[in-house]
Amino acid sequence: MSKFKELVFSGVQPTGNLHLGNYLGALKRFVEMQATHPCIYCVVDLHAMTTGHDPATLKSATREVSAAFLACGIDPAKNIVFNQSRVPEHAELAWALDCVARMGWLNRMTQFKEKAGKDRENASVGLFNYPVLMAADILVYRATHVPVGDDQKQHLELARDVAQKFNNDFAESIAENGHGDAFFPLPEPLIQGPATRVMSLRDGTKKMSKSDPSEYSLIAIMDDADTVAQKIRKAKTDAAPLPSEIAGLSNRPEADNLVGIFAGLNDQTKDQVLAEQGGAQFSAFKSALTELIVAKLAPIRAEMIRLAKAPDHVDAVLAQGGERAREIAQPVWASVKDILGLVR
Ligand code: AQP
Repeated sequence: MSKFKELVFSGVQPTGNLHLGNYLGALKRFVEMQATHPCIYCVVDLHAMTTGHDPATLKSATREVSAAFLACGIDPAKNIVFNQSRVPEHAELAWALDCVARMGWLNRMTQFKEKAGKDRENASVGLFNYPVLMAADILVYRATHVPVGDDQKQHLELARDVAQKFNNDFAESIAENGHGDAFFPLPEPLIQGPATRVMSLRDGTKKMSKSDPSEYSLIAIMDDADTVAQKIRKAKTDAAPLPSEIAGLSNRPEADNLVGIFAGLNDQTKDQVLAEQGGAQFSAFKSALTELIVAKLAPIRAEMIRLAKAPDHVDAVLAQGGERAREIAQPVWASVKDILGLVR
């Protein structure tokens, strides 16, 4: 058994419209994890600065994503909800971990390659370094479990590599400072369920993404019923009816995606969905899917609209969460300083 107490940590960037992928891959899972684990959920505002940002938009998006956490059902009394920049130990530990992580590891990160595009020389150092800050976000709480969507798998592997290298490089000092044979746990990614990678509604081979220029590619959490209906009606499909078994979804990425979304929202497996809906034409399935999306998102949207009118309440939650997060992060960072030989 691990000596580390089980603790969940995850974050979401305050960069614009949250979408169904963020909901199914992250937020819904965050809510579920509360039943079994202590959880820390963070609006990672420092990460949102890596691709250039407008200060006023960052401020409002931070409140909006925080409101989404609450509206989805994260309980800030039971768990910790805060924004990253309130806890300076994230950035401090990131520097220490920068000195542990290797350039070669970061050079392999596919998300950097995708986001930097062809003009890599002009990308910010922060964008390149993003995965080390993410490792620090997790390790500053010595968190053991991280619910994320499939796109974050490689970053989680890097966080594990950084933790392992720190434990190896400073093994003697870790033991001398009374931490036994390892200071950091190797955090486990929790990438589970039928919708760990929700795809674009326009192209089933591309991830649903906030930065997609086509508004018809995604369902935003804030979309109203008419918009959802219109987007699902226009969603790309093929001509065949739904299969009755999962094997029938192979080479049909758009059909697979819509079935995954249905399953994720309805707490079913794809097999269960197909057992019930197999043989249906897409027109009928799309109507059922629209109804389900609207039923699940409408209460979240209503609560987000209510919270948008109560920014003081959201700020108070973040302030209180930040204090509680610091109570955990400060002693971890102090121990890291001792291990590294930084005089304090
Ligand atoms: N399409 C997706 N399917 C499942 N999970 C997803 N996540 C993101 N997209 C999908 C998960 O949502 C959490 C928060 O993500 P984020 O906003 O911090 O960053 P991101 O992954 O960069 O989100 P986007 O929409 O893809 O933004 P852009 O367009 O800026 O790249 C994470 O757990 C993520 O896995």
